[in-house]
Amino acid sequence: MRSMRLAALTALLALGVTACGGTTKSDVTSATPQAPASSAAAKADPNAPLKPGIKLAFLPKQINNPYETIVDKAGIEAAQEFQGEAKEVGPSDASASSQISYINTLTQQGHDAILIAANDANAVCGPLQQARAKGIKIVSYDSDAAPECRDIFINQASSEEVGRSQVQLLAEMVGHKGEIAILSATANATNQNTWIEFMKDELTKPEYKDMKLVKVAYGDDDDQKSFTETQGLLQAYPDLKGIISPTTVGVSAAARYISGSKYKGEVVLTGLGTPNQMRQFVKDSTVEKFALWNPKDLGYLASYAAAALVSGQITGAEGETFKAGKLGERTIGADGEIILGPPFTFDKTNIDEFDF
Ligand code: RAM
Repeated sequence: MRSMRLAALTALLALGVTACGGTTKSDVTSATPQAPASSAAAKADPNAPLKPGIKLAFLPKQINNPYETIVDKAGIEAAQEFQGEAKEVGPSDASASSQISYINTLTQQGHDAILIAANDANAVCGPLQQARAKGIKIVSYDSDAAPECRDIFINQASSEEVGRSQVQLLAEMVGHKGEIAILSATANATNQNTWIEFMKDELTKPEYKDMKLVKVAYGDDDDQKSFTETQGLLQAYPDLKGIISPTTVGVSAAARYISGSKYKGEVVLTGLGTPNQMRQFVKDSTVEKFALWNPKDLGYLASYAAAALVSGQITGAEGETFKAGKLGERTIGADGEIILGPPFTFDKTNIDEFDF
């Protein structure tokens, strides 16, 4: 038991190690003008001290999503370590239009940095550019904004690794055979869409020739809608063998539906979930395996990265480094992306070692 705990903790600690080769959604374009304050013009001073009293605002996809709450709470706590002030504001639905009014208000309030999990890479771009024009640093985390509208992106894991590994996990459990579906978040979510592109690409490999993706459904990161969409998928595709839901809201709602239905034990479900939301469904054998990273570390890293930007330690250029508190030194990769670490797989043997 002790060695199991140790193995699980060591693996999760490894989530703190910088991975390389990540992918950001760089093919998104924006009709809005470039911010005049170009980060390339400024020069990074890695030895600059973190400024005291930095004001940060976290703007998640939505506030009533347990995952986003964990991330932001950890980011807010991290700010206390460097004598900063941080808060979380945001909409109750995961829509870009709702986020825009929050960006505008935060800009007027004069924060040093806005940290955003974008509900749409491009729709939030104009307001973010206006914030940057006033000298506010923009850090996207979890779900990227178009690269020209933010300074850096804190990605929880390499997008390519997340997408491919989700397919690998499901394929192993369905024996590389049968119809599968994806239950996503919102149709415009940058992170889910990037992962899905890699899932589709993974599925083109010869080892998946007997697997067929029949549908991508959208639960909008709304618990009830995700529940209903799961029911719809299972009714519409009676031969469905597996579902991937790469969203904590989607996978827990899908698990709840399947656990109380005739599909339990017949249809394999996996995805990205929090151990606390998934525990009962792993214990009752609705779900064998699912993945995630440490959401607390994501918020912590985002907070330190924002402070490093505001303090001039980094400008967002590739190769710059900064110290992210207890997570150690981090390096900015291509397209201003900083990757937290690899995803981690949870199952019956390790889920009780985690409490988030
Ligand atoms: C949901 C959100 C979030 C995603 C996680 C895995 O909470 O869609 O953006 O990163 O799932």
